[in-house]
Amino acid sequence: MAIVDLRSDTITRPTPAMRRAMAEAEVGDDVFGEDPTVNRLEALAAERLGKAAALLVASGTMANLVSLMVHCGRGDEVILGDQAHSFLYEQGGSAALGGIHPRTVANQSDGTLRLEDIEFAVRPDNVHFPRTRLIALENTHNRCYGAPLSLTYMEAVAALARRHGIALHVDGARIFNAAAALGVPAARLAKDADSVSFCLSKGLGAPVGSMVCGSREFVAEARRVRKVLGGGMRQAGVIAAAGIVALNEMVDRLVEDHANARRLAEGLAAVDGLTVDCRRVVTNIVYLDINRDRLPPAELLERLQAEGILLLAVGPKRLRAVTTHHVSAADIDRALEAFRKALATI
Ligand code: TLP
Repeated sequence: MAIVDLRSDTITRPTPAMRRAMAEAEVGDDVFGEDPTVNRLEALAAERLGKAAALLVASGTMANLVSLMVHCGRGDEVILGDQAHSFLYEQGGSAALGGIHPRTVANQSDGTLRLEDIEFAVRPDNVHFPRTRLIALENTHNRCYGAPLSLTYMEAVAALARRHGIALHVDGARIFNAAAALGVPAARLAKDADSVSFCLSKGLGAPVGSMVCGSREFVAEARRVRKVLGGGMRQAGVIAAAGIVALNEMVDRLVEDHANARRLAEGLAAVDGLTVDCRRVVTNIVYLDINRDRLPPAELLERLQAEGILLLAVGPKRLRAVTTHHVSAADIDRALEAFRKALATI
């Protein structure tokens, strides 16, 4: 039975074009700066994000950690959302390894932080306080229904950051999804940020890798931090080759994933026993709540799995589905059928 895997966009496997590029990649020692394929990927990523430079790192987690450690020293503070991936799901790495103090502000349902909440969280100069060095946003926002943060909002936060002399980092793991949903170039969304990270290995389909983008000085420092974290990768051109294909061939098709997510959300909203807020589904992430007490998520997941449909449980009554290039409109219809069947007998 063919599996429809909706657990995450991290499950994407490399395309045939990526595998060919990887097999044929010209490589060198990237710690010496001598891997031509990595150098090409870094130049391409910088150009796409409108930044002077970029750095290939192992993962989105490493991209955020490296960025936070460049912006903040030990004892400095970062303001970030209480639903941010880097706050919830990265082992508190910036505190554990960077000595960085997290100051959380409530994420609104659209993924934003209220400007007045950020303003209030910025520390005045006082011997009792850590120094606020950084605001970190997430675009699209994973936990907030994959919401894209608008250009106007990004500009407003950047202006606030500038006014206080603090930096702005964007966890743009899915920034190309945000750009596709908003109909603006990713570079425009990244323009006012001091650093932006994005993942090659999510919806863009590459097997490994994330990019950290920023000024030349920022990326030079990021390269040092990557090295001390053990992230200097030698002949990484084998990985970078797939990243180049991802940026050249997989960005424009993200709108298909969004259309499929929408199709799924609308179909699920009509299934008795489920609640889905369809209006919020504008990228590739769908959250659904089970409103049948006698059906625990684990059991629903099992029933779906028996039909070849995989989702992720992300709360006591909440599931997540993420669409990717492996999932077609027909697969969505199969998933919907499996949901109807699973819930019909409860
Ligand atoms: N998100 C993953 C994992 O948490 C399971 C997912 O399935 O959504 N920033 C954001 C916004 C992310 O969603 C993720 C991964 C990361 C950073 C970390 O990327 P990786 O997994 O490459 O370290």
